[in-house]
Amino acid sequence: MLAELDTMEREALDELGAVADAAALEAYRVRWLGTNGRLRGAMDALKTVPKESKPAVGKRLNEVKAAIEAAFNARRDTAAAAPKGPPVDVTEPGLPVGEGARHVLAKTIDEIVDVLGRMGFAVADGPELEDEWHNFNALNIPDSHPARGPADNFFLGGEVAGKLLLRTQTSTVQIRAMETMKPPLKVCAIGRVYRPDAHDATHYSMFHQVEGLYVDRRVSMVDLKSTLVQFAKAFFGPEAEIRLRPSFFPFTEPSAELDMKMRVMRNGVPEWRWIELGGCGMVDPNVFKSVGIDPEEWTGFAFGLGIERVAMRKYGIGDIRLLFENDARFLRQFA
Ligand code: FA5
Repeated sequence: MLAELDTMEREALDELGAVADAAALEAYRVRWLGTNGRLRGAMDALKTVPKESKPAVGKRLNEVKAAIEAAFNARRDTAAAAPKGPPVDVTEPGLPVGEGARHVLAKTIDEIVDVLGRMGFAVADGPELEDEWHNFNALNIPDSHPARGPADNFFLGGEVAGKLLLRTQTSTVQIRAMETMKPPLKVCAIGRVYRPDAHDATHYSMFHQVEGLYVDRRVSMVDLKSTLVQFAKAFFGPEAEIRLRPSFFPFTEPSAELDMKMRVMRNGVPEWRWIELGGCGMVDPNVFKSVGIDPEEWTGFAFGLGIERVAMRKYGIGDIRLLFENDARFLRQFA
């Protein structure tokens, strides 16, 4: 009987070592430790052992029982501590996570602010929801001007809100800057503007402008042009060329349209073309009067460029709508 107990112990421990999952462990418990299990059977068999052998066999049986129970409990505790769910291979290489990057428009804005900052322009700011004073009247755009109609502006609905609109140009910030700062001043403003324009390759109903304003004594058209030349060369590279074409804006006199000569790809062939980027001119004396600056003493220039157009030119983007679709495949090219 003692030899049988040794065999039984070895068998039980070997079998436990081969248990693979929770179901097998439970089957093992029933088979060895259950009420009709092998240990129970061995205890019943103790009754048939001759009286003189009983103490030794009984002692050995208790040892075997304790060993099997201890091994089973240890195995069960390990299983309980093991993570649930499918097995995880911690050595497997991870999946690559796509890195984020600045949007090409945000990047262009950073670059513009950087260049203008180096040229001495401080950054000014104003609200996107504006009143008519800042968007029109102070900019010498009278009540009767056709550009003030509902077809050209996003006015807020309702009687009370009727006189508020989403600004159509960052020139509003010229007024806000001159209302709060005394000349001389040299500021730029970057921001969103809104117009009910139909979307096409070069127009969007929300876009960004960069505004520049310099007010000092004896500022001239020469200062304006040399500032724009300097900006163009710093931003686009030394070969960039600009030209000013006579134009009209109510808030500048004289006024000009700013064109830039750029290398554009046409059917895969590079060619040089003049592209319109924005407007500019000398601050109109009426604008100075509306903000309480004496036009006899002070002069100034201002310019306003469409940032999407600037970005499209710099990065060779053929359609403004691509900038707002958030297609990662497009945006990744500029990361
Ligand atoms: C203005 O908005 C004037 N405030 C610019 C200015 C500032 C003149 C200071 C004088 C002094 P304009 O409406 O032309 O001007 O717009 C300026 C630029 O914004 C355009 O040249 C173009 O680059 C861009 N732009 C105009 N409309 C759109 C549009 N719907 N989508 C994208 N860009 C546009």
